[in-house]
Amino acid sequence: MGQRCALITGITGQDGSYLAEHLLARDYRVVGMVRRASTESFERIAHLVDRIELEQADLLDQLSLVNLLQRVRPAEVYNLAAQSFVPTSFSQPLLTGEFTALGVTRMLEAVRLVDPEIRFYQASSSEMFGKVQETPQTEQTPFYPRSPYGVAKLYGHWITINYRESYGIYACSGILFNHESPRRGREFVTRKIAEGAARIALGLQEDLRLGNLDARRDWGYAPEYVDAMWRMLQQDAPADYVVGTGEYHSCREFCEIAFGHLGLDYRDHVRLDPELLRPAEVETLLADPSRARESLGWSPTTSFEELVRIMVDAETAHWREHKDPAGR
Ligand code: NAP
Ligand code: F7E
Repeated sequence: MGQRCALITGITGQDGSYLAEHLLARDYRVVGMVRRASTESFERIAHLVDRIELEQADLLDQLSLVNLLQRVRPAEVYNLAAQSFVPTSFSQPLLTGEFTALGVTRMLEAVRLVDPEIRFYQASSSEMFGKVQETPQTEQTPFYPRSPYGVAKLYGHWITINYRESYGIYACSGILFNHESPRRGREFVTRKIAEGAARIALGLQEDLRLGNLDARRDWGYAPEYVDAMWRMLQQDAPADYVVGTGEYHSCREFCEIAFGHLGLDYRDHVRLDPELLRPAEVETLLADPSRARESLGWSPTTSFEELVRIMVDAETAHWREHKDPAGR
């Protein structure tokens, strides 16, 4: 039997890069789907480009997806590509819907047409719970999205279930709670705080502007979450799973630990910027990952404090190296 092949959409993102590493370690042939750009954004996969194949296609272009599956013939497809930043979904709601919602149907249609035996993973999100209807949230908790991003993800979630029920496709939806790492996009709050704290400690900036410090999230460590995605596609039957830590913390606590780790008090440096408040906020999210633990044998091991320290240490190392003699 030949090497098992996995196709990852969104391979240039945080999760795509960790998932590629995870699958390479399991001897997969890994193919990453990338969209055409005038400059390549391969920063997160630079260390992998000799071991993976990259193929151009776009979630907005149906035929490119069909052709891609025909060329690559994967056994597993991980659909991680999306417009994933919640504030941008308020300023670009239609584009977010095209990528994050309809893009899922385009990929599922390609699977159905080319090879319905392909196992399909959809990157669903705790943002679908939004204004939470119960705490903690399980696979049975009713949804109440609070942003165009959350609404788009909910469409992707249900269309995945629909293709499973209508066509018998092995399609799983992973409802992942926030997961972070030094590879997180810079605009997300954890990376922004880690980077800000490190730069302030090194004398490179004076303060950090943030929005709602009272928002609480169930934050985990991204490299552990891609293992849950892979496990979902190795079961006898497809299902949907909540993936999180079962612990939540506020943005304020993240600041306290991040700045404290560098011997600083966040209250001396963090400023509220009302421009960063959202038109509708998700105040609190908390996972009950029992099904993932019991059925997939998955559980996270990195604590919240460790996660914050990993991110702050990575930023400190980066900015120490890039600090110029003028202190900029
Ligand atoms: P990310 O870092 O923002 O990466 C998104 C990826 O999608 C990038 O590789 C991006 O490519 C690609 N992409 C966007 N639009 C595309 C298009 N039209 N065609 C092809 N590729 C496109 O996201 P992440 O944090 O790794 O998250 C991975 C997935 O999980 C996303 O779907 C996200 O919504 C979802 N999710 C994330 C979390 C979390 O806490 N991280 C939690 C739940 C769900 P470029 O490099 O070209 O921009
Ligand atoms: O915000 C608050 C903000 O942008 C977290 C995506 O991966 O996880 C992510 O979505 C909280 C919010 O992530 C700032 O109001 C305060 O309450 O880091 P975030 P998110 O919106 O939870 C889910 C699961 C996904 O699926 C998404 O793709 O932090 N907050 N001050 C701030 N947030 C940002 N970005 N910037 C601030 O200055």
